[in-house]
Amino acid sequence: MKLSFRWFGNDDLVTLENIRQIPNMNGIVSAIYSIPVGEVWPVEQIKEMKQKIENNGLNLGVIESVPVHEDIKLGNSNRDQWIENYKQTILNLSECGIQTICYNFMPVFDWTRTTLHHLNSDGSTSLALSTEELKKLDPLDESLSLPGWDESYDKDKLKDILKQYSTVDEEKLWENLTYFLEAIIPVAEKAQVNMAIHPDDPPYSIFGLPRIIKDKESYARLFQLSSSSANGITFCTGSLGANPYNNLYEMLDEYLSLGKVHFMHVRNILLHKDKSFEETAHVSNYGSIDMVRILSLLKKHQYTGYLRPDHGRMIFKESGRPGYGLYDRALGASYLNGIWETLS
Ligand code: DNO
Repeated sequence: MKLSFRWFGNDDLVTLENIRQIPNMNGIVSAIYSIPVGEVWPVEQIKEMKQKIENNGLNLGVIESVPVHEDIKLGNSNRDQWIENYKQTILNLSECGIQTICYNFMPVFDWTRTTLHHLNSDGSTSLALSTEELKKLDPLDESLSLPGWDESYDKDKLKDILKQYSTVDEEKLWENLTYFLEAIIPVAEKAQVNMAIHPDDPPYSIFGLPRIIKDKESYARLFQLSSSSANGITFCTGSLGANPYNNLYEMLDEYLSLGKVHFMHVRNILLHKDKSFEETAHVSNYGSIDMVRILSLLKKHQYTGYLRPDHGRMIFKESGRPGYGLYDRALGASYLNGIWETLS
């Protein structure tokens, strides 16, 4: 297991200088945020980012994410051009030595919460999702802005895209994912790049949109699409853990034994009966996920890929990007280091 940390580039309040001081920190997980979704990532820009990271004693370990253009997810007639661009980006990343690309296939919205500032009893705040509140959320509400969402759409564009999705059900989305993977996996395989699809977060339909990477059945179907190891996954404990029917430990055990896990996102959530949840400190007894069991499985399968402590709470009066402050993720990293050392 190699420890890594997400960094949002030069605008991130969390600096590479800070990140490198976290014990055992090895890799940076990042992306080029200035490139519009769908455009090719130029080699020069990738090299520049990589160099900056290496100048700070770290490696560019994983790209998270190369976003998939909505036309591909919708199966629109112009998708081939976007797919060609995607292939070129894979090749360019490979040329720069990148071996893992995280991506997702969630329609329109990436990860979604109903509050970014849930107040915990110790005074810290965290991201949370209330299933009741979610029913009331209107993505077209002008005042609503959530951090996982692509803010480049204005509300009219969003309305239009949502309308286009009215004819895309789960089956259609699977067809579109199949088409995409049939095109890109052979390219990734040849370029020795592992594609690592991120599960849907939360792992069920929201706003009436289909979501398909969410449980055991989804993964069985995904792996059937291509047996290539380039067709792999990001195993995100927090996302998959938000469905009480997901047995994380059985799933992880199986996918590790299949060689499908290329990247790990590790965070804890406290899951309630109605599927609402709060994100908690990483430590097992704060939430519903047994971190020792998760890391034991990685140890058992001699997992050598990258793992990152995922979202943290806001603590020590830090302010910044919700879920992605420095302090709680650093505490999470230290905790995970401790478990790993004990298992060794
Ligand atoms: C949230 C992240 C996701 C993830 C994408 C991967 O914090 O885990 O936004 O980066 O879904 O494409």
